[in-house]
This record gives sequence, structure tokens and C-alpha cells, in this order.
Amino acid sequence: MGYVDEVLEKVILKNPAEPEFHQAVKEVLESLRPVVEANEEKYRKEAILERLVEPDRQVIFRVPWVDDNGQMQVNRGFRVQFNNAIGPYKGGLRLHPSVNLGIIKFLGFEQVFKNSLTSLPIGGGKGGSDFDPKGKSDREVMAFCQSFMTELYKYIGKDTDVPAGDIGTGAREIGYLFGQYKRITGLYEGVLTGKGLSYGGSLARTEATGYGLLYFTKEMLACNGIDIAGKTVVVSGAGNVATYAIQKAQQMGAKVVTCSDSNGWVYDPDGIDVDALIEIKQVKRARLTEYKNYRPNSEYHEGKGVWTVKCDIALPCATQNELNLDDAKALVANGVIAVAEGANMPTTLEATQYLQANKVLFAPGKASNAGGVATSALEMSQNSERLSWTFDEVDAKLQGIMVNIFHNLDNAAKKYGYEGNYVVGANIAGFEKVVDAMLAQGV
Ligand code: NDP
Ligand code: 2IT
Repeated sequence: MGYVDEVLEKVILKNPAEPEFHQAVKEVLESLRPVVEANEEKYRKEAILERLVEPDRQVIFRVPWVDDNGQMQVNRGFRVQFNNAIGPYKGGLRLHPSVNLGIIKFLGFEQVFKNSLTSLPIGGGKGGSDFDPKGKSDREVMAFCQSFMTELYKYIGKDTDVPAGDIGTGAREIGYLFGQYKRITGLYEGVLTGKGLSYGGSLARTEATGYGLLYFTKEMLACNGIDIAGKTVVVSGAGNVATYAIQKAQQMGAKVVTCSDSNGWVYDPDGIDVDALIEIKQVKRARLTEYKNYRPNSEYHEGKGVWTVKCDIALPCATQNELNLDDAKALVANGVIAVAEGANMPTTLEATQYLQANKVLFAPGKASNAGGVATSALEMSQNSERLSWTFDEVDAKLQGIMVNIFHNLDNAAKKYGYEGNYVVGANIAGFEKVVDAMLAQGV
């Protein structure tokens, strides 16, 4: 049995009941075959793949807090520090009832390669909790965040591990977490990113993942002779990534006709109204059913459905495995040109393969959504030098980084004879830098 297959088998055996982690490892290792086969003896001797799939450490802890009725609640907290070969662990905190160890591990594993692709000095990690911020009062969210940080602070620091936002963790949660870290340690340092502008945050971090997704997509399309202006785009999600992806797509002259949340989806034939979306989701923390009040010409549908809408470009920006084989078939039947992932692993393996087999340009999230973490690294730089850059400075750096990521992975794919396969390109380009650093640093 080849080295890749051996390691894949071991990962499944040693980590049962972690299907998302198996899926992420499978996607990466399968596409690394050309490099691994070219260096098989050396990598086996160094146990490179075994070291890559085993996190440096995984912390699991109890998070007790008191709700507004005086009732004690208990959640489970996680931080997985995956790999710090090229920099301090870096990655978000997900707050969602579905969170478990396997999900945090898949996200941490992806983050290692993504962070490497940014070309900035950040290692990979991820954390979170099965806490559900939906329907909680601000006081309850604060109580949770303070309790979560009361344990987490032991493991993080500006030069060791720097968490940030992800699903369910936005500016409000980062503020409460930062306050508690400072209270306990007495340190005013860049231990978290995505901070508010009044206490060390970076301009353009809020917009960075969505904007970066569009900078990447525009470059990918342009290099294939396609102009994004005038194209019809469907987006899933209505959170941080989706909102700013929609905004930037519109600024580029595309028309975005959908968005969705965990209950249903909106079709707006005139183009999504981003101001309305921001008011509904960020200010009111309400449901998309309200969108019709702002745009009477739009339609609201319960359940899932954005991938059935005819489009040129599809941008999944909600969560993992939200675009499956049937969705991919519907997109292809409707003539989709490109699918670029804003979320982490939103496309199933079968759907990815189907899209690629049908000549759809496919951008994997670890490349196309790397603008968020890249701008987090820019926030770390600003914190270190105790300076704040302007929006335009940060945005220009972000654009440069996304264009550079595209060309790095495009070149890596070409180098190994997989021209146009951006999944292979991203995994190889991300892998090469991390492995080089691991080998140089010894066991
Ligand atoms: P948010 O919490 O801001 O938004 C998530 C959106 O997805 C919400 O609209 C949510 O609906 C919807 N959703 C639908 N189904 C689910 C589900 N099963 N679980 C969770 N959410 C669901 O998160 P982000 O926009 O920050 O993150 C979206 C994706 O992008 C995630 O995969 C995340 O890992 C990834 N990502 C985020 C980055 C960042 O900087 N924030 C950077 C790179 C990747 P509802 O409103 O009903 O909750
Ligand atoms: O998945 C991701 O890259 C993020 N949630 C952002 C992580 C970060 O550290 O900014």
C-alpha cells in the first residue's frame, strides 16, 4: 500500500467518529499524491504525513456560566493547536451547537495549509464551543465568553496562539473575550484578531474574507479570459463572509441574486440589498424572512435552494458540506462557470469532483477564503508596531495577497502536470512551505 493510503487508513482508525476530519485529510492527502510519490522514501522516514495529521495538542474544557434565569449552564470548549512550523497558531473560534472535536480538527487542519498559502508567518489552529449565541442576551453571551476565556487564556498569547472569529463569533464576542484576557493576565496585547477599531482592531478585517474571496475569484476568472462584470452570482449564507462577498461582487459589476441563513433563502431578481442584509442580520440579529419587508419584489423560501438558481458564479459562504453532488449537478445543468468557496469545506468531495470533471473553475476555500486570516495577520503586525494602517493600505495588501495566492497555486498545479486543478495546486503550495519548515526544525 502506498504511503498516502496507509496514513489515510490510520487517520480513520485512530480518530473514529470524526467524519469531517477524515474528509478534510482525505481531500488534502489525495491531492498531495504527486509530491508524496516523488519524495516517498524521505517523507516516510521523516513520518511527515503522520506528523501533519496529528495536532500538536488539543485542549477540551468545561465552560460553566449562569443564564438570565439564574440557571447554571455547561458547554464544552475546544482549542486545537495543529501546527506552528511557520508561525504562532492562528485560527478562529466557532460558536455553534454542532461544534465537536472532529469539526474543530478539520478546521484546524485546513487552517495549516491556508495560513501557509497567505505567505505570512502564521501556523494553524482552531477552537470553539457548542454554545449557541442565537437567542441569548448580551449578558449571557458575555458570561459565556468570560468563562470560556478563563480557561483558554492559559494556552494563548500574541506569540503562541492568536484566536479570532468564525461562525457565531463576531465583534461582540471578540470584545468580551479580549476584556477577560486582559483582566486575567494584565496584558494589553494582540492576543485576538477581529478586535474593535477602538482597541487594536484593523480596518478592513471585517470585510476581508468576503472581499478577498472576490479578489481571488476575479483573478481566477481573468486568467481564464473571463470578466466578472455582468455575471450573475448566487451566494449562500448571510453572515460575515457572505455579506461582504455580496458587497464586493456588486462593486465589481456582478449581480448577486441570493443569500441564505440556516432557515431559508432569499431570491432577489434586482440584486441583494446589502444595507438591508446588514440591518437584518447584524443590527437586529433577525431572520431572512424580514428581507421581504425591505424588498417587496424578492422571494423568501424555507429550507435549502440557492444552488437551483441559474447563475454564472456560485459562492458557498455558510458552512461545511452545504453543496453536495445534486447541487453540483443543478449548477452544471444551469451553466455555472465558476465555484469559489467562501466557507470552509462547503463542497463535498463528490461535488468537487463533479464540478471539476465538468470543467467548472473550482477555487478551494483554503485559498479563496484566506483573505480573512491574512488580514488577521496584518492586524497582528499593526499591533506589534503599535500603529494602525488606513483602510486603503490594508485593502491594497489584501488584494496583493489574494492575487499572489492564485498565482502560487496555479503555478504549483502546472508544475506537477495538473493545470487548472486549483485543489491540487492549493494543497501542494500550502504543503511545501510547511514541510520545508518542519524538516528544517527537526523532530
Ligand atoms: P457567520 O456566523 O457570520 O455566518 C454564518 C452564516 O451561515 C449564517 O448566515 C448562518 O445562518 C449560515 N448557516 C447556514 N447553515 C448553517 C449551519 N449548519 N451552521 C452554521 N451556519 C449556518 O459566520 P462566517 O460568515 O464568519 O462564516 C461562514 C463560513 O466561512 C464558515 O465556514 C467559516 O468557517 C468560514 N470562514 C470565515 C472566516 C471569517 O473571517 N469569519 C474566514 C474564512 C472562512 P444563521 O444566520 O441562521 O445562523
Ligand atoms: O477560517 C478562517 O480562516 C477564519 N475563521 C479566520 C481566522 C483568523 O484567524 O482570522
